Amino acid sequence: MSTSNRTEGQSSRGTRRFISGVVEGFYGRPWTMEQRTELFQREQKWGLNTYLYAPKDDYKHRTYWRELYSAEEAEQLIALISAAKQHNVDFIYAISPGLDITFSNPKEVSALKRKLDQVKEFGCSSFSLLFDDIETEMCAADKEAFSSFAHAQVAVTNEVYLHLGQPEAFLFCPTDYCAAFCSPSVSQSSYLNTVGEKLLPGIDILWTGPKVVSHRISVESIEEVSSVLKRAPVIWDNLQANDYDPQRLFLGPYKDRPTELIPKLRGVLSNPNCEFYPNFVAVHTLATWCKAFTTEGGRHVEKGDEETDPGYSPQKALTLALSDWLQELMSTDQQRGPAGLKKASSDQEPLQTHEDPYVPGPGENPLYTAEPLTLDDLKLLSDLFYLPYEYGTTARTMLEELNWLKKHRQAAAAQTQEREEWHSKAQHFDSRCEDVVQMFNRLSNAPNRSVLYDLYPYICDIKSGVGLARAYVKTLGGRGRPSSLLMSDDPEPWGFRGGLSGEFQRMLPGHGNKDLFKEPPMTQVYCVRSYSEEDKTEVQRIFEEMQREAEERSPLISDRLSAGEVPPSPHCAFVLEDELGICGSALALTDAKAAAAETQGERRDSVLKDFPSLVALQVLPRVTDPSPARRLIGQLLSSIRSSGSRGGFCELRLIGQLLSSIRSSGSRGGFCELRQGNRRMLHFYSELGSFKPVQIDGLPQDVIVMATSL
Ligand code: GDL
Repeated sequence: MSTSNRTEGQSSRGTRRFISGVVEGFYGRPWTMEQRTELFQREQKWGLNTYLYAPKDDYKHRTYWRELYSAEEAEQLIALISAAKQHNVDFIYAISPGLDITFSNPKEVSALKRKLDQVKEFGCSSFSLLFDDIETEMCAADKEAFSSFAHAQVAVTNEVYLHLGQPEAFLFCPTDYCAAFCSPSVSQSSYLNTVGEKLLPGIDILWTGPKVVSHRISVESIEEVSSVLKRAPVIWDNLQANDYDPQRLFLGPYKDRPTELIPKLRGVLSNPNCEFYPNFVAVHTLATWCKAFTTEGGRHVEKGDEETDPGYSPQKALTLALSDWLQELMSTDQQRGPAGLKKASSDQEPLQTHEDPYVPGPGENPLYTAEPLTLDDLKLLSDLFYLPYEYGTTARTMLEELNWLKKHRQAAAAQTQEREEWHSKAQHFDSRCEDVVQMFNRLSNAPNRSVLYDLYPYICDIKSGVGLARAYVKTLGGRGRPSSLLMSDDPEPWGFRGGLSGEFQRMLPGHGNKDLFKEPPMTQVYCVRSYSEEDKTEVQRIFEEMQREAEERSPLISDRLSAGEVPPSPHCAFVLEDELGICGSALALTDAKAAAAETQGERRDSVLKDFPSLVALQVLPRVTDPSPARRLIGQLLSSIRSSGSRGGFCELRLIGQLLSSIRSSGSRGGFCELRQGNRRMLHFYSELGSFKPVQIDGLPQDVIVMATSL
């Protein structure tokens, strides 16, 4: 029997068919009735059998769950339920009363029954009660009536289920709907154990896997939760949901769920992207995944990827989906003509938009012809917008290339073979960027405007992002104006992307995908503590050790601090310790004028006016991890700040990490003095790119001052 026959009511495991399809369960603008109807057609075509109606921001699904539908709404729902039936799709109506229901109040339970009775009258026979994303603290009345939140939910759910006549499909979404929410663990969660024991056996339970958005779902994890729930769960899969991040869209294949799971599950429903049309890939590939098990309980081995999953290859499933999607994108939809004036049309009546096409005369402009979209364009698009925990191959390669080009930027100007390698890689990166631009051009001319409009914000965003990266690489390679897009004092808004949320994110630690370009793990434990008089000798010793490294030496102001000749300002001194003892120090003078005058006369006066505080940082070379030094300087700068100083300057001996810390201290600008022989620091500053040498009269020949505005 084929899988599509299975949707008629039979399953590979007896009479109950495997639930497969889509849950419209995301936050934000719900899909339209037309889109849902289109979804039913697709589900039928691809062998999926269920649609769970659960749009979070539909008023009467959640916030105003008690309110009955108006006559007009009823008409629409009736049509929708009937369309689902026509396409052999089980329409499950879900309601989310958890925001404010009082479980112990019979009137509340009656309101719930009344609402579901109304939907039943519309022709719906499958239902669902959802208790996800709600407060777990019960109100006083419920606390008195029920021994736990689970007991309250189960009592109401069982009652409603019985009231509706024990529907064939009835789903319950627990509040702890993934392992990450279970305390202390899935097997020991009293909430889940109560649900498993008390919920009537005909009710199925939704589960999102180990996390809300689960990277992988293992067979073991499902066995564990099934034994607690006393039934196989229905997966509510958020893999391709994008309602939590407006810059992301997921066009990668359904993935990282072994097909061995199929016989262990009651079903899978994908809660995909908010944008309806781009879900072509998510739903198509889910359908391919579901077909991996034949009705005989065996696998379609020939379809799979032997190495990873004998039943299913995400890559092949993706290619299948993209090939079909290409057809759809290349077919004209209804959204031609002036925006908003959607022409009425039907499948039988194709739109005639070019009845009398303009033919340019001699010497006139030829007509603009758009290049047709290709399968490779769609593959690239999917690679750029792949999955929440994974970029597609091309996207990954581009990131790796950019990372390499940035890391080896020295090579761009070197007179060696490395220069050639750098420029050839830069060229390669540039052509990949060009591919993105061309894909954008072809896609934005695709005849199917509905699909395009859903994709548009994302492809526009990636085109700009790629444009910035491209300009940056050109700058690194000595071509292109350095400040045009990236370093300008007054950039266009597309030069700083992501809005306020982006700003916040960039200020937090762990920004970005941590799996990429991982630094070697830090194995050493460091401690930053306040400096005391007893540390003086040890700090001096470090200073002497570091001095030995430098060959020729002109006096730096900070030497006097580090050497212990000038005591640091109160509360402005810290030491760094590892298991061998003190391995670094950060000392400051909140007002460095006197020390500067004694050391170097007046020549740094202009600097001192803007940056009165001096920071002296030393860290022994055995500390290879930059983060302890960053912490050290961070702490020091905050102490200086609380001392009321306006800014500081530093003469760096070893640590480049200082720069970001100074920037975060709110200082307006920074400069450093370097000895010419200090190759390490010179390299560091050239790497940074933003520091430029500053001319100061009377500087000793071996001292270089570099400065940057912050
Ligand atoms: C959730 C919500 C869902 C939302 C998803 C992704 C469930 C059961 N509930 O937690 O509505 O779309 O995350 O943001 O998944």
